[in-house]
Amino acid sequence: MKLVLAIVSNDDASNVSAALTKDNFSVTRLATTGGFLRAGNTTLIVGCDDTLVERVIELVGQESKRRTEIVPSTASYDIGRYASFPVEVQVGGATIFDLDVAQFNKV
Ligand code: 2BA
Repeated sequence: MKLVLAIVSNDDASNVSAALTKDNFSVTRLATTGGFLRAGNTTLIVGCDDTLVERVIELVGQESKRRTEIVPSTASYDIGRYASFPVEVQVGGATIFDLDVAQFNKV
Protein backbone atom coordinates (compact mmCIF):
# COMPACT_ATOMS: atom_id res chain seq x y z
CA MET A 1 0.00 0.00 0.00
CA LYS A 2 1.06 3.60 -0.66
CA LEU A 3 0.40 6.97 0.91
CA VAL A 4 0.30 9.84 -1.56
CA LEU A 5 0.82 13.37 -0.23
CA ALA A 6 -0.16 16.03 -2.76
CA ILE A 7 0.43 19.71 -1.98
CA VAL A 8 -1.82 21.86 -4.15
CA SER A 9 -2.98 25.47 -4.13
CA ASN A 10 -6.13 26.23 -2.17
CA ASP A 11 -7.85 27.25 -5.43
CA ASP A 12 -7.40 23.75 -6.90
CA ALA A 13 -7.99 21.71 -3.74
CA SER A 14 -11.76 21.25 -4.18
CA ASN A 15 -11.51 20.11 -7.80
CA VAL A 16 -8.66 17.71 -7.04
CA SER A 17 -10.50 16.31 -4.04
CA ALA A 18 -13.75 15.91 -6.02
CA ALA A 19 -11.98 14.13 -8.91
CA LEU A 20 -10.29 11.70 -6.51
CA THR A 21 -13.48 11.01 -4.59
CA LYS A 22 -15.38 10.44 -7.86
CA ASP A 23 -12.80 7.77 -8.73
CA ASN A 24 -13.48 6.07 -5.35
CA PHE A 25 -10.29 7.19 -3.60
CA SER A 26 -10.46 8.11 0.08
CA VAL A 27 -9.04 11.58 0.63
CA THR A 28 -8.08 13.64 3.69
CA ARG A 29 -7.52 17.38 3.32
CA LEU A 30 -5.10 19.26 5.55
CA ALA A 31 -4.84 23.05 5.66
CA THR A 32 -1.09 23.69 5.31
CA THR A 33 1.27 26.62 4.83
CA GLY A 34 4.23 26.82 2.42
CA GLY A 35 7.51 27.52 4.20
CA PHE A 36 8.83 29.85 1.49
CA LEU A 37 5.84 32.03 0.60
CA ARG A 38 4.15 31.49 3.98
CA ALA A 39 0.86 31.35 2.13
CA GLY A 40 -1.87 28.80 2.68
CA ASN A 41 -1.96 25.68 0.53
CA THR A 42 -3.72 22.33 0.86
CA THR A 43 -2.14 18.92 1.42
CA LEU A 44 -4.24 15.96 0.31
CA ILE A 45 -3.55 12.54 1.80
CA VAL A 46 -4.58 9.49 -0.21
CA GLY A 47 -3.99 5.91 0.93
CA CYS A 48 -4.24 3.51 -2.03
CA ASP A 49 -3.06 0.30 -3.58
CA ASP A 50 0.42 0.43 -5.17
CA THR A 51 -1.11 -0.09 -8.61
CA LEU A 52 -3.28 3.03 -8.28
CA VAL A 53 -0.57 5.61 -7.47
CA GLU A 54 -0.19 6.60 -11.12
CA ARG A 55 -3.94 7.20 -11.37
CA VAL A 56 -3.84 9.45 -8.28
CA ILE A 57 -0.94 11.43 -9.78
CA GLU A 58 -2.80 11.71 -13.09
CA LEU A 59 -5.97 13.07 -11.45
CA VAL A 60 -4.04 15.53 -9.27
CA GLY A 61 -2.14 16.72 -12.35
CA GLN A 62 -5.31 17.13 -14.41
CA GLU A 63 -7.03 19.26 -11.81
CA SER A 64 -4.07 21.41 -10.74
CA LYS A 65 -2.33 22.28 -13.99
CA ARG A 66 0.26 25.03 -13.74
CA ARG A 67 -1.12 28.03 -15.62
CA THR A 68 -0.71 31.76 -15.93
CA GLU A 69 -3.42 34.15 -14.82
CA ILE A 70 -3.76 37.88 -15.23
CA VAL A 71 -4.41 39.63 -11.92
CA PRO A 72 -4.77 43.33 -11.16
CA SER A 73 -1.84 45.02 -9.45
CA THR A 74 -1.46 48.53 -8.12
CA ALA A 75 1.51 50.88 -8.27
CA SER A 76 1.66 54.00 -6.13
CA TYR A 77 3.35 57.21 -7.17
CA ASP A 78 4.91 59.71 -4.75
CA ILE A 79 2.36 62.31 -5.74
CA GLY A 80 -0.35 60.29 -3.99
CA ARG A 81 -1.77 58.69 -7.10
CA TYR A 82 -2.27 55.00 -7.78
CA ALA A 83 -2.39 53.17 -11.07
CA SER A 84 -3.85 49.75 -11.60
CA PHE A 85 -2.33 47.46 -14.22
CA PRO A 86 -2.60 43.75 -15.01
CA VAL A 87 0.29 41.41 -14.21
CA GLU A 88 0.78 37.80 -15.26
CA VAL A 89 1.28 35.32 -12.38
CA GLN A 90 1.86 31.56 -12.33
CA VAL A 91 -0.71 29.59 -10.34
CA GLY A 92 -1.47 25.92 -9.77
CA GLY A 93 0.80 22.92 -10.01
CA ALA A 94 1.25 20.20 -7.41
CA THR A 95 4.10 18.73 -5.38
CA ILE A 96 3.52 15.02 -4.91
CA PHE A 97 5.25 12.49 -2.64
CA ASP A 98 4.48 8.80 -2.58
CA LEU A 99 5.45 6.81 0.48
CA ASP A 100 5.42 3.12 1.32
CA VAL A 101 2.95 2.24 4.06
CA ALA A 102 4.26 -0.25 6.63
CA GLN A 103 0.83 -1.02 8.06
CA PHE A 104 -2.75 0.08 7.49
CA ASN A 105 -5.32 -0.54 10.22
CA LYS A 106 -8.85 0.60 10.85
CA VAL A 107 -9.95 -0.29 14.38
P1 2BA B 1 6.56 24.75 -5.58
O1 2BA B 1 7.91 24.13 -5.72
O2 2BA B 1 5.51 24.40 -6.59
O3 2BA B 1 6.04 24.35 -4.12
C1 2BA B 1 4.72 24.63 -3.70
C2 2BA B 1 4.56 24.24 -2.23
O4 2BA B 1 4.76 22.82 -2.11
C3 2BA B 1 5.59 24.86 -1.30
O5 2BA B 1 5.17 26.14 -0.88
C4 2BA B 1 5.62 23.86 -0.14
O6 2BA B 1 4.49 24.04 0.70
C5 2BA B 1 5.44 22.53 -0.88
N1 2BA B 1 6.72 21.89 -1.21
C6 2BA B 1 7.40 21.98 -2.38
N2 2BA B 1 8.51 21.23 -2.35
C7 2BA B 1 8.54 20.65 -1.13
C8 2BA B 1 9.44 19.73 -0.48
N3 2BA B 1 10.57 19.28 -1.08
N4 2BA B 1 9.17 19.34 0.80
C9 2BA B 1 8.05 19.80 1.42
N5 2BA B 1 7.15 20.64 0.86
C10 2BA B 1 7.39 21.05 -0.40
P2 2BA B 1 6.29 27.25 -0.57
O7 2BA B 1 7.34 26.70 0.30
O8 2BA B 1 5.55 28.47 -0.09
O9 2BA B 1 6.95 27.55 -2.00
C11 2BA B 1 6.23 28.22 -3.02
C12 2BA B 1 7.07 28.31 -4.28
O10 2BA B 1 8.20 29.14 -4.02
C13 2BA B 1 7.63 26.98 -4.75
O11 2BA B 1 6.68 26.35 -5.58
C14 2BA B 1 8.89 27.39 -5.48
O12 2BA B 1 8.58 27.80 -6.80
C15 2BA B 1 9.34 28.62 -4.69
N6 2BA B 1 10.35 28.26 -3.66
C16 2BA B 1 10.20 27.46 -2.60
N7 2BA B 1 11.32 27.39 -1.85
C17 2BA B 1 12.21 28.18 -2.46
C18 2BA B 1 13.57 28.56 -2.17
N8 2BA B 1 14.21 28.08 -1.09
N9 2BA B 1 14.18 29.41 -3.04
C19 2BA B 1 13.54 29.89 -4.14
N10 2BA B 1 12.26 29.59 -4.46
C20 2BA B 1 11.60 28.75 -3.63
